Amino acid sequence: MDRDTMQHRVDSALARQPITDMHTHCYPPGFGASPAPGGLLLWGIDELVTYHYLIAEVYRVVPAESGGRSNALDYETFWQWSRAEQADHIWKHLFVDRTPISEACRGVLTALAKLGLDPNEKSLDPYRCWFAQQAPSEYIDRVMELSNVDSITMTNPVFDDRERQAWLKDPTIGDDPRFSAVLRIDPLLCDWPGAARKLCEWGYDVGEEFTKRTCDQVRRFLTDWLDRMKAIYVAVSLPPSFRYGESGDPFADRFIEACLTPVCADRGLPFAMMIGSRRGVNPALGDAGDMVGKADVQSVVRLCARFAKNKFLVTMLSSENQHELCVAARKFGNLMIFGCWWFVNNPSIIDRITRERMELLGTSFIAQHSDARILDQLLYKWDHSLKTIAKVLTDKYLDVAASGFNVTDAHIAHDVSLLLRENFREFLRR
Ligand code: HDL
Ligand code: ZN
Repeated sequence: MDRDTMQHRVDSALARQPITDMHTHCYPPGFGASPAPGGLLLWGIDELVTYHYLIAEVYRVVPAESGGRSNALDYETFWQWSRAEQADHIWKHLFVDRTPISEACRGVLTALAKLGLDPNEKSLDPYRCWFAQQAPSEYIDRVMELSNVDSITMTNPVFDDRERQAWLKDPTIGDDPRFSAVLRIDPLLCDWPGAARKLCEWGYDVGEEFTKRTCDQVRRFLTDWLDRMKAIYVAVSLPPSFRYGESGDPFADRFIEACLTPVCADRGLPFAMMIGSRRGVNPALGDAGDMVGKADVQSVVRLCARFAKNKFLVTMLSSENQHELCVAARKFGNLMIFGCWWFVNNPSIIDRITRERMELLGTSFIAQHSDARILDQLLYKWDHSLKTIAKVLTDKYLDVAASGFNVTDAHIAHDVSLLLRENFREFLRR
């Protein structure tokens, strides 16, 4: 079998395979849509171009500090600008004055092209005119159709006031069949004292110490919100310093042992840990100010070993953690590793990660999630990832075929369904 033929067979199977996107920051229109103030559904050209990845990148070209340089732009001025002014600044410096060659820049071009727009415009105004004619809900359908995503999994940070108030105001707000909710609980694991104070304000009788009363009340908080959101898993983002079971944060360990794992096990819900984000290394950049750090895979191993009845979804941010995480997944059936997250969501790294996962785990992992913050990003994050995943699959099938094994189209179709949809859905049901 020559490579081109195998690549064509793989491309065809991928093109036919509906994708369940198991981690995004997208929302249905009921949460309010940009540019409406406070709208949680972000979409359209100005949101696309002011994605925090691009804010970080434009500050490499037009730095904040002057130091005698004429083209500096202080952070305060940038953040006082409107979304459109910020977007014009980014478009000029990253897309007009320079080649939009980074993954985040190229993504905007791919999204525009998939919508049938010319990605060569020097001004954003023609795109603004086009987007002004779109309606959010119909646009969601169109983006899902173009990206072949059949289900969008949200991230619902219950400690975010806008998020929490939206659910309390309208418990049906998440009832859009295109979306599933996820209870995101970072403060409970990363700032227990602060989270405990918030829970008290919200009517849960909790103290800093994990007494029986506190444990019962924290479990009530979790079940209240799991029910309200109809959440399909619980998620947290953890810093590189996260440790479980050895010189870790005693609050976090107790919360995991006394509250989180019992509730998730009772309900058969996975607990998703996204590990390695060092938040706010440059606070002036806002969401763009976070950094990566090498984290501790042995903490994941201890959790999977100790809580055998729990299911763990894990992705790690550091490229250095990927191989050890793969080996950990070989040891625990209750560990499902997923996606190439954030700073490893780049073709060169997706290629390496997917290859070592396939070589160590076969097809028993979730190949990717988009992590889309702006709805339109589904168009490029999946397009770019699938092109890389296709190359890896093609090579692996050629390796298998070289042994004399007959790789059929049915094999390929089944494999891509596992990698892009069924492994996640089956893990939820397991
Ligand atoms: O914590 C997370 O879920 C991360 O994905 C952050 O939202 C991060 O800012 C991001 O958008 N990465 O792509
Ligand atoms: Zn995310």
